[in-house]
Amino acid sequence: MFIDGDGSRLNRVDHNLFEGKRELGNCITIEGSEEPELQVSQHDRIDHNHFRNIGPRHEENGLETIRLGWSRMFASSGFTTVEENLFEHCDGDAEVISVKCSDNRLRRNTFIDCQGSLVLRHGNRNTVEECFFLCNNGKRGVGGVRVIGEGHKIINNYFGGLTGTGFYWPLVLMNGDTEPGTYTASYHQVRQALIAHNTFVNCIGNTLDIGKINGTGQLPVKDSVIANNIVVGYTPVGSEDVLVMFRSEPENLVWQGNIMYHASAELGMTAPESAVRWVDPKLVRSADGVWRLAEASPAIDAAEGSYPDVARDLDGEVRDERPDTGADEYLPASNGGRHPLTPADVGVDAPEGDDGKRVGHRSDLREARRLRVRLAQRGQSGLVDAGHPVPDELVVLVHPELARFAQPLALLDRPVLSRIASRPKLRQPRRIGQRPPILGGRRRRQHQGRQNHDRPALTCHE
Ligand SMILES: [Ca+2]
Ligand SMILES: [Ca+2]
Repeated sequence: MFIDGDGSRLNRVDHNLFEGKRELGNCITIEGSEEPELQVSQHDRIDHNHFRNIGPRHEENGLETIRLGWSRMFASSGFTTVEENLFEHCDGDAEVISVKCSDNRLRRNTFIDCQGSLVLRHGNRNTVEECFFLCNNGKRGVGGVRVIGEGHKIINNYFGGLTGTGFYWPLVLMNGDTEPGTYTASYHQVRQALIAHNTFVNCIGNTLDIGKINGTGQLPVKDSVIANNIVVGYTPVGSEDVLVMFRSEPENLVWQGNIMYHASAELGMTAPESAVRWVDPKLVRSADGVWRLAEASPAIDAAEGSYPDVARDLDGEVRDERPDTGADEYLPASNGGRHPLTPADVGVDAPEGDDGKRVGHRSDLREARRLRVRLAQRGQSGLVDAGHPVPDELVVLVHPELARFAQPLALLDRPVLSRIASRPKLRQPRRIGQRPPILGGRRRRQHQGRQNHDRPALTCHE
C-alpha cells in the first residue's frame, strides 16, 4: 500500500491483515509530495493492523512492514501515529518499521519474533512508547529499537527475551557521520535522545549498545539521557557478558536512576549508584508472560529526576507522585494493565479500538456502496468512507497484491479515496500526485535506489 500525493494527510489504515508477503516492496509506505518542497504525508494513522509472516529476509533492502517517509524527507514532519498494531514474524527486512521523517509517534504496538528492529533511520523527534518487543521461542536475531538522529524519545517500552545481536541488540544508539540538519544517506548524529522508563528482561547480553559505528561514525552519541530503566536478566541466555556496551565514547550522556541486574553478566561500565543501581528489581512474571513489579520490588518509587513525558506507564495508567523505575508503575489498586496484543485484538474481525471509532456495520457498507456509485458518476471511481466528504487530495493507492484487502478500506473512519492499481483507465482525480503502484523501469530503479542508498545492507546476525 502506497500513501502518497500532494497535500496527502489524514489517511487511516486500520483493521487489516497483511500476511505472507515474500517479494520486495513494503507492506505500507507513506511518502508525500516532492514539489515545491519535500513534504511527507501528514497526520496519518496506522492502527489495529495485523502483520504476520512477512519474509523471509530479502537479499535487498525494501521488505519492511511500514516505512514512513524516505531519507530526503527526513526534516519533514509527519505527525503520523502508528499504534496498536501486531507484528509477528516480520522478517523481510532489517527494519521492521523504518522511520525516515520527523515528529511521528509509534505506540502500543506489539512485536513478536520479528527478525529486525524498529529503526528511527532518518528524521528527528520521533517517539516510541508503550510497545512490547518480544521473542517467545528463542528465535535468533529478534531485535528492538535502533536510534539515529535528534530528539527521539524511547519511553515506557518492554523488551522481553530478545536475541538480536550486532545491529539488533535490544537498544542501539548509533554513532553519526553527519550532523543533524543536512541530508545524508548515511547516519545523522544522535543528540538529545531520551531513553527513559523502559524495562528489558532476559535479553541476550549487551542490552544497551552505545556508539555503534557503520560508516565513518566520527560523531558520538551526544547530550542524551538514559534514565529510570530496568535492565535485568534472571537466566544466562547468551554468551555476551555486559549489559551496557560502549562502542565509542559518548559526549554528555547522562545516566540517572537506572536499575540493572543480571545473574551471569556484568554491567560493563563504572557508574555511581545514582546513575545505575546493581540490585535485583524482583520482577514477577504475570499471566501474560510480562515481568512486572511486585510488592517487594526495590524499583517501586525509585525513579529519579523529573520526566513529564512519562506521566503514564506501559499500561497507560497514570503514575503516582513517586514514579517507579522501569516501564510498569506498581499500582496495587489497578484492575489490570495493558497486555501484549494478540490476533484477537487486531485485524479485520477485531473489536473497536480504545477510541471507539471502529466502523464496519452493515449500514456503513451500504453507505460505502452508495458513495462508490456517486464517486463513479463524478469520474472518481473508488471505495470511500461512509458519511464523510471526499476531499480530492486524499489518496490511498492499493497494490494489486493487496487488492484483496481493499474491501476493509471501505470501512475507514477517515475520508480516504482508494484506487485499485489494476484498473489503469480510471480518470484521475484532480491534484493527486501519482505513483504507479507497480513500479517499472526508471521509477522502479529510483524507488529501489531510495531503499538501497539509505543504508548499507545489514545481515541479520551481524
Ligand atoms: Ca510509585
Ligand atoms: Ca502498571
